[in-house]
Order: sequence, then structure tokens, then C-alpha cells
Amino acid sequence: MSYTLPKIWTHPNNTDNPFFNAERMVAGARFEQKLPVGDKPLQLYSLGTPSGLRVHMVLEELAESGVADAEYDAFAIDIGRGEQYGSDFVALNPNAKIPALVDYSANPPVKLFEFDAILQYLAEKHGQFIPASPQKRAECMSWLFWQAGSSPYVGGGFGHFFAFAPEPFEYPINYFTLEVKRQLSVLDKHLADKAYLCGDGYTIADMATWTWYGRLALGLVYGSGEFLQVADYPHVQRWAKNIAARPAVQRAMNLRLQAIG
Ligand SMILES: N[C@@H](CCC(=O)N[C@@H](CS)C(=O)NCC(=O)O)C(=O)O
Repeated sequence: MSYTLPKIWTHPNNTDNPFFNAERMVAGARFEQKLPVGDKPLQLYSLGTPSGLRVHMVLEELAESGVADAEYDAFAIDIGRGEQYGSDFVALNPNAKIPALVDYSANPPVKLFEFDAILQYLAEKHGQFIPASPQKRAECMSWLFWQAGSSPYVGGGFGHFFAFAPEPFEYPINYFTLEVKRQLSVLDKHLADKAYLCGDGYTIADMATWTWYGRLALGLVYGSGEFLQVADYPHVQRWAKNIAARPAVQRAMNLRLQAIG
């Protein structure tokens, strides 16, 4: 495979590949859309991908803890059909990616996008799944943001070339596999002497990290468990299995979202 860098990049016009759809280069709404709004305080527009799942996890954990004003309606934004580009959804998230959340219990309602901002808001609002002391909270935020910076290498990098590119390309697969294995090793060393990533218990940092790295370790992502030799990370395995066994996590994974109609 050889490629000569042109002076100025032009779109390849590869219409067979949905990732190369030229419309993707331009932000903004593409069509008028009216999103449904249910009667619960929180309105979630999401999907069962790792990006959506972490928000479903925190909402189900809050429900499990009996927090009444964290009740939510969950609507599916079908990204395969381009529903993320509708006017109402783009008004919630100018980045046009799931998940987005609106908290109607606040006046005016709070609109949120970026999954980690949603986790942080819900945890802080309810004082749960986030350490109370500034010192422990700082440690928790370090791991939350470690995950925010690292996991795009898993989904957008490794995953793209392992599972979605039109054919296996050795250079990017080597590049991203090496990085993902390094990240799994970071987690494995960190978890060697502790049950959870930070603080004294299970936090939003674990939820966010689990949706990629925990599920990767359990072989639930791209069928890549053997390729990545995930059994080589025993502390990640233990942590991942403990979290997977939580009833709220099971409910989050089976969450049924309503179609937006
Ligand atoms: N940085 C975003 C990432 C969210 C994301 O990547 N969502 C994907 C689904 S997993 C999406 O909506 N993709 C639609 C698209 O790229 O058009 C966040 O934190 O919420």
C-alpha cells in the first residue's frame, strides 16, 4: 500500500464507504426534527453503544440507590439512519453524537452532551458515585479523564481498523493494538491492589472505563479478546467481572429505548 501525500487534501469520493460520506465533514442539522419528550425529569437520547451504555449505567445505579428525581425516559437515536443530524438533536448536541440528556427538573432545563460531562453532572447532583472529598474527587477525575483521552484509541482507532475498515491494514492495526495493549497494562497495574479505580468504592470513573476496557477484557467488543490476549490482564478481568455482575449494569445492558417515531 503506497500513498503520495498531496499538497492539499481532497475528499476521496468513496461513496461505498459510509465513513467517507462527504456530508460528515460539515457540522449542523440536516433536516427538521421534533424529538419526543416524556414526563420524567430526565430525558435521555441515546443508544446501547459504549458511549450510551455508561450513561444508562449511572442512571440505573441511581435508580438502584432509590434516587427519585433521577427517573428518566430513554429514546433511541438511530445513528445508522442519521437521526443524530435532526434539528432537535443537534440543538441539544452540536457535535451530533449520542448520548444527550436534558434535566427538566432544573429551571431552565439543563442540556448536556459528551458522556463524561453527563456522568459528572449526575454524580455531583446526587452526591453519588463520586468521592466527596476534593482530594479523592481529584483522583477520580484523573481516571475519568484518562479514560476520556484513551478510549478513542480503542473505538476510533483499533476498532475502526480491526472491525470496520474495508480490509485489514497492518500498519494501523499494529499501531493501535500496541496502544490498546499498553492502556490495558496501565489499568491492570493500577487495579493490582484495589477493587475500583479511585476513592473508596465504585465511581463514575469505573462506569466510563468499563464500557470500553471492561467489555474489551470480557471479549464483548469486536470479538477481539483472543487477538488482544485479554486474559493477560488478570486484575482488569476481576474488576470487569465484578462490575458486569451488578444488577444495575445488567439492566443498563438490556435497556430498551423508545424509537423517536
Ligand atoms: N465524545 C462523544 C462521543 C460520542 C460518540 O462517539 N457517539 C457515537 C456512537 S458510539 C455517535 O453518536 N456516532 C454517530 C456519528 O459519528 O455520526 C461523547 O463523549 O459523548
